[in-house]
This record gives sequence, C-alpha cells and structure tokens, in this order.
Amino acid sequence: MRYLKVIAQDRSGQGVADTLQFEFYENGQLQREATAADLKRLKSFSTLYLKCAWFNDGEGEARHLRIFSQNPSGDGTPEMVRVDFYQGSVIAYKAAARDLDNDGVFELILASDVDNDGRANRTDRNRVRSLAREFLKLGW
Ligand SMILES: [Ca+2]
Ligand SMILES: [Ca+2]
Repeated sequence: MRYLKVIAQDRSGQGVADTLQFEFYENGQLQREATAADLKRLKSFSTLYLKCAWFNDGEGEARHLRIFSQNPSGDGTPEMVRVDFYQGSVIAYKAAARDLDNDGVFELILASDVDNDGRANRTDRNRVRSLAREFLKLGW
C-alpha cells in the first residue's frame, strides 16, 4: 500500500508552520522524498495542508498526515481518498473523499474539523475535497 506522508514544522517558533516535508511510502517503507517536480505539483496541496494547522513545534515529526487512495473495485481508478491526521503512531482524526459512482468526481466528503478552527463545516469538507483532488494528480 502506498501513501504520502506530510510533515509540517514551525522551526522559527512563530506559531505557524514554515517548513513542509513530503515522503512517499510503499508497504511501510520510505521510497523517496519529494523531488523538485513533485514540489511543483504539490504547490496547491501545500497551501491547503498549511491551512489545516496540523504541525509540530521545532523539528518534531509526531504530527503528520498520511494520504492515500483506495480502489476497492480494482478497475485502476480510485474510488476513495483517505486523509488521516496522525499524532505519533495514532490517528488523531481522519477524513475521506469518496467517488461513489466512479466518474472521477467526489460526491461524498467525510470530515470533522480538519483545519482546527473549532468548527466542522463546509470549509473543512472543501479542504478535504481539494486535498484529495490535488493528491490524485501525483499519481502515487
Ligand atoms: Ca463520482
Ligand atoms: Ca473547521
């Protein structure tokens, strides 16, 4: 199973994340870090992820995101993107975007307060939809 691990850090101590790291995993093994080409394709994703305010103080790595697609029908196109926010090895909260009829458009978004502003609303669902869409562009 493949997933993209995203780590945001507040290295300058300003209370907001200033550094992002991306790691590509397959079957639990780190395959590679993001290349310059990946970073280009991850530009919108990065902006979205920073809005989720799920980051570490300093160079910590406990808080991170794991995002991956699932294709239970086995037809080669994903029907679901899972967006799991981790604290250490535990999922702190999670979200998902589902393409129920497999037409490439997400109809169902399951999300709590993913941007940590104290409200679970349409903005959170839109963030998850956009994160999922941007992630799929990577083809990972
Ligand atoms: Ca659909
Ligand atoms: Ca929110």
